[in-house]
Amino acid sequence: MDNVTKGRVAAVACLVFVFAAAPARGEDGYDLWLRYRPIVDEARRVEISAHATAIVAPAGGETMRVAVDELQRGLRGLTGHEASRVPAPDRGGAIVLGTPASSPAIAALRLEEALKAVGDEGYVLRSVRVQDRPVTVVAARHDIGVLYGTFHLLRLIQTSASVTSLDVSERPRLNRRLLNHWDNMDGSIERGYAGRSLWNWAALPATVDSRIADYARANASLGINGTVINSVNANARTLQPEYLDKVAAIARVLRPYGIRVYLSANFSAPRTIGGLATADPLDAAVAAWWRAKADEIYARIPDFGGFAVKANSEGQPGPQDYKRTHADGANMLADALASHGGVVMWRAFVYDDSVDPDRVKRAYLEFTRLDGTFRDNVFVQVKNGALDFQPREPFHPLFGAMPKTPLMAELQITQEYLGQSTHAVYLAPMWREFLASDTFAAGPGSTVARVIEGDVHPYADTGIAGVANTGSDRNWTGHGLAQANWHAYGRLAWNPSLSPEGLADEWVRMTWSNEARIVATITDLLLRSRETYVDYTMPLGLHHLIGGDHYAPMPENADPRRADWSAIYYHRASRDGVGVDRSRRGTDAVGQYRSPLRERWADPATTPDALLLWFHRLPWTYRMASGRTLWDEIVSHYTRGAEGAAAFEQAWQSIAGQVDAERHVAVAAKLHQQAIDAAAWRDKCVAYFRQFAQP
Ligand code: BDP
Repeated sequence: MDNVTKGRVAAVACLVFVFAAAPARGEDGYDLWLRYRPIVDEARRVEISAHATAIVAPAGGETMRVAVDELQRGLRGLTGHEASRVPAPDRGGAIVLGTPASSPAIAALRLEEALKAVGDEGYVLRSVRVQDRPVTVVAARHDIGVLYGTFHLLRLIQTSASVTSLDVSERPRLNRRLLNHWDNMDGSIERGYAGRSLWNWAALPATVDSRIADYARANASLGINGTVINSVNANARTLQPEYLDKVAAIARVLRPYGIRVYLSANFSAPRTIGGLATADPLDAAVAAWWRAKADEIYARIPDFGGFAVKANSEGQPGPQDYKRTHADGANMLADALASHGGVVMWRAFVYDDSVDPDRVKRAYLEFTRLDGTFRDNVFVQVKNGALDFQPREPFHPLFGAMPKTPLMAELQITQEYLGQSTHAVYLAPMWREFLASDTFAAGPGSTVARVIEGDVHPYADTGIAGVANTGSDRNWTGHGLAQANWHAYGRLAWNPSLSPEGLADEWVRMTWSNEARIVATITDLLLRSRETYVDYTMPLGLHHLIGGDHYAPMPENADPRRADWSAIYYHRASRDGVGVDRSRRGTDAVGQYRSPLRERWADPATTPDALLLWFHRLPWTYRMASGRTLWDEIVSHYTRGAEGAAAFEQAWQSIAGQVDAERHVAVAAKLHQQAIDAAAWRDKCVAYFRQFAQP
């Protein structure tokens, strides 16, 4: 046998091995959307193999190395074929990776203009012919763009898209695309439902769990480029040298994947760990302490991203403890980080009832008056809705109301108020609804997406944060379908205009199967799930009908600690009616939105049903657009929602045996519980409201 034949025989043997082994291999969800299982359609498998006989890439640094590794791993899994690192002697196609600076082959293609347009993290994918061979080019200005482009190419292969005549240019619309981990130092996760923290503080820095590299791969595949690794309810000890060494060890593993580490900072740290008598931001010793702390961090982590800060919120310390403003606090930290290129993400999640009796109005009142007083390297980080990650809220009125302060949107991927890791709720439709909301800040079309992209008001920096749903569970997210939320968040962070339908389709193909019936069944379930959840929990603008666990229905909850942690504060049901009057006659929360929203939402007749009881208090006999009374409409939503959840279970059963059993059974068990819980929500809420509606 000559060498070429030997190679072919080896390749065939390898193929046989891969395909024989595939069905037997159990799947537990660990591989996420990077499963790289063999392409089922043989013609396509052969075609992809022919296009990828070789990977040509410069030696490069660590990022280039992980790009090549990923491509090899992906192609090996998908085609059963090992791409060589040098162009093969036959006429097979090659994938060429690189930057004009690192790769003469890329430089020769004269892609300067295209690369300039995609920026520092973007990339281009091109199909060209070189010496009569098909060549797929993954080019970027920097290696990180090459890595992102590599994942894009793999995604096309994984989702059955054509890769033969590529002409793709991609650049991220937001600069900082972050996860926020609410991980505590004892390994627990605040509002985490998928096991323990991924960071093993006891073993670090000597041992870094190999899982961290897989976490980085998954994030990089989406374009996520930063991670705040500790809870916003921050323990100051994270800033001690011993812990900074551990943080640096994590940062080292994430760095090749373009992911920078950030920390949540406790505002009292100068007192609690620094030995100072005060944490007053205008005290010179305090400012010096933070400057020294920043120097200490950057000595270990040169690309450290900066601090997230929850101040004067839910008992956390902050500048107001010293009669200073949020801007005083944020600016002092920003000054400490500025020379190193770090940023402060100052959260707007504040609700002080001395500011306004209506909780949803307070952040706007506290922050709009500070617009223009923050340093350039300060973001104000704002939750999507005015209250707190409810299943449906109107967008936060701060979006569009801070022209001089870059606003970072904060989404919650972990399903604190959306069924935790028991209910399947695909969040992309909710996020798109938020991102596509028109703020009218600079006339019609001033969507939230354009606000955070700095397109409505010119922001010096842009970003988005998502509270992570990951944990130590083998499948990362507890619920197998909740992986879709991590995926959708990351993809929307890259491009807030992507459609939930497209993202669901892509995720299902990569994670479950390309088979049409399976794709249709799972995407349909995902795309219905958020509205179904709203229907059986909090329809028509109702919100916060929960108690302490934030999971089970508890409309009767009257929290003895604070009224605005109660359910009754938010629905105010009585024999007269239900809902909160936030019109001009009521709390005037509508006044924080611009025209025409403030007029539209001030009148029940022009308020969309979905937000009706958010903005209005109405009698049970109120006549809805449907012709039904409000009471009948409420009952019909609860009924429809519970039926919808039951239908998910049936839909899932219809694909039994067509996807791997282990993952199918695990999701089936969750959907079964969801159907039971949805019926419980319906029964509890309908019975509760009935005592007022039909006494
Ligand atoms: C609430 C959570 C709480 C968080 C808080 C926050 O229940 O655990 O600390 O948000 O965002 O929804 O700070």
